Amino acid sequence: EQQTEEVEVFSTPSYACQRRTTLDNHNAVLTDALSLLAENAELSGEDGRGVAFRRAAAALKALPLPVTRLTQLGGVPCLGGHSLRVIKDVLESGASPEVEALRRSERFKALKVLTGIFGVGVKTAGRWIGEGILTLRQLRDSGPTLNRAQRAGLRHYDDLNRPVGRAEAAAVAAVVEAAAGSVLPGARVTLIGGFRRGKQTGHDVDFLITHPEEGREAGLMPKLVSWLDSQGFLLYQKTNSNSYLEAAEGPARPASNMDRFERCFSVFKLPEEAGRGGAGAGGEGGPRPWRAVRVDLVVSPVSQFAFALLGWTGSKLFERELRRWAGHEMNMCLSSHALYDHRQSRYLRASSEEEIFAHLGLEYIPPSERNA
Ligand code: TTP
Ligand code: MN
Ligand code: MN
Repeated sequence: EQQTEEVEVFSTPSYACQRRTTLDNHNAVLTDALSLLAENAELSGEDGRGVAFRRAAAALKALPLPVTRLTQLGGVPCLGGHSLRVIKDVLESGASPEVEALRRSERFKALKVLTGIFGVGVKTAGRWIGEGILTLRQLRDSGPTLNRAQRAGLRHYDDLNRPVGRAEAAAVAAVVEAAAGSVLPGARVTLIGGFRRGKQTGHDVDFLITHPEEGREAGLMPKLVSWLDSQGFLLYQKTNSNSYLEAAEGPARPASNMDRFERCFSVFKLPEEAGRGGAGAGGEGGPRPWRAVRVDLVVSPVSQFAFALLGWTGSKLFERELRRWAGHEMNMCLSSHALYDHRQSRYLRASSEEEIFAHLGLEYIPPSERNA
């Protein structure tokens, strides 16, 4: 007689912004495999495939228990043939031959190392690999011309590839608050990105800065940057000015996916305080006096603050899914500046994230549950 074992059949909504995804991932082995395939697709310029694997991984991250059999996945969306094959291999033998081969491939390892340099994107890395440059040593020796960001990235490679901890993020926050308070009293600094979602480590620290009086924030970024520079906190910075004009552009011209706030990509020189020290500090003969940390700064007018907060808290897939939901299900256009309703031909105002979810007809998902 055949035993029928009780196995739960999972089911979950199809958009990541309809799901609560905490950092408590019960299917990390599966999602790591799918994320690696996503990463490889992105590093190979195949963004569509990348998104498909990201969506598959995100659907599994939202499940309440580990998956043990393929038959449990009947109600789980976003799983294409390729993802299912990988899941089947991992469930049956503990690993996917395709993923393991990828992990070992010279091209993938080289793409990881080279794009691990701040300022080096997929295209540049691909070109270098075509020229036979596969390692940092080869890059340093064969010396293709590097731009300012890449030179800073190479110089601080080890620091910038060492995860930033919460204590370090708090130390950066104290510096940014001092800077903002000094150049614009009353300015408000908010931690965004992964740390706002509750992550313990990040590849950078992200901040959103505003002022409760509309307009007072204009021109803040250059002042902030020059204060930070004069105090010796900057190893590198590149500032983009605000180019968003609601009236002039409107939803008919969504120019690009990139936001047009005042923003600054930077590398901070963060003093290492006694007793703090990040992971790995002290490994080579005691703590160093400072470490390099990637920091992103964004300035928004208070009227757009809720949209900026929602748009910069992430995760990246959660953001993408919110915009897809807005467009496909609500006939709206969501950006980090505004929400436009095509049916009513008007912008929908909001002063909190809760209001934006409500406009979108979605249940409110707090930052700690946006880890899709
Ligand atoms: P990241 O700092 O790249 O990602 P993260 O903070 O989620 O992860 P990590 O801990 O590794 O740093 O981006 C932060 C958020 O900002 C992310 O949700 C995407 C969003 N964002 C951009 O990065 N660029 C943009 O132009 C916009 C509009 C948003
Ligand atoms: Mn971040
Ligand atoms: Mn960032």
